[in-house]
Amino acid sequence: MTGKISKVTLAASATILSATALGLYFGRRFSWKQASLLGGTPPSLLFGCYAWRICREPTPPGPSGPLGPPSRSSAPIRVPTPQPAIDPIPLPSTFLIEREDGSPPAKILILEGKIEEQESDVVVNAANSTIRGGSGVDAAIHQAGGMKDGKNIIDEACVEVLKTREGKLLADGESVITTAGEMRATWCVHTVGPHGSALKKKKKLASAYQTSLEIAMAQEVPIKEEEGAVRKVQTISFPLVSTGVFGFPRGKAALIATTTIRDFLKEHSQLTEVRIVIFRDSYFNENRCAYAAAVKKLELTALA
Ligand code: AR6
Repeated sequence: MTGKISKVTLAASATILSATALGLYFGRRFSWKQASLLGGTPPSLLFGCYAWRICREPTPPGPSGPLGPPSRSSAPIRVPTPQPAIDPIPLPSTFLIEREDGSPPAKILILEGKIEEQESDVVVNAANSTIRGGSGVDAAIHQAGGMKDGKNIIDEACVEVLKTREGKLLADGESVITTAGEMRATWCVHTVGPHGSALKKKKKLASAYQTSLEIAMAQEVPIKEEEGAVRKVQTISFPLVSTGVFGFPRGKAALIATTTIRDFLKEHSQLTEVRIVIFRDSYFNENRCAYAAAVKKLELTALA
């Protein structure tokens, strides 16, 4: 009797095990609902499909995670982006950049915020070649620039710039400057970063930062305390150009941005502070890690 029971138990266990193994295998292809519709599917097959899904699907992200909500559909499962092995940069972080001419050091300030709210002399817009607006930073800047006589102030200024260029669109890496309208800044640089990340594109991204800094430096801003007096531009804020709609890899973009800004500040004592503004969106932590890696690679030391 006992022998009979153990044979039955053994056979049942073997069936359950093999059905579960099949479930794990077919779980790649079927949702458990689909599996349940397959006629005569044993519960262990359902269990196998379900177990496969639970093990393979990414954990639901927190508010700033890069992936959308988990799916129980039969769509291909997205593998989560590997987390960089570096802690996110604390925000704000300030780095001093020594000058080649021995004048007082400049600051690179990496902070959380919105580009359109920065109180620097110049803010930079991540624009496209038409400079006639778009989404992301471009939309935020056009909106914050305000309206005059029913027209968008920044857009009108961009139209004027295009007229002076006889309508010629901007090339990747090129920058132009307009008023900042009602923003706290006085000037707004519109720069066009590249799409993608090939070697040529890296140079274009560096050029977007370089030409923004050059064009900004040539401008003057009013001195608040002295009526009618002006001084040269000293401070400028950047978003993470090309890392949104244009899809440039953020790790590479952060290193290019920080290197270009650092090298420029070493040589140009007119500029006292450059801000890198990290926006709190779904890539917030990834961007912070990208900048942590960049400042580490460049051996910049944060002020305590
Ligand atoms: N302040 C600071 N950073 C921001 C803000 C903000 N208000 N909003 C978004 N970001 P994107 P791109 C970050 O797409 O990749 C437009 O349609 C965002 O998290 O604005 O250079 C233009 O018209 C991302 O990391 O610029 C062009 O067609 C970064 O800003 C195209 O997008 C850049 O994202 C330019 O694409």
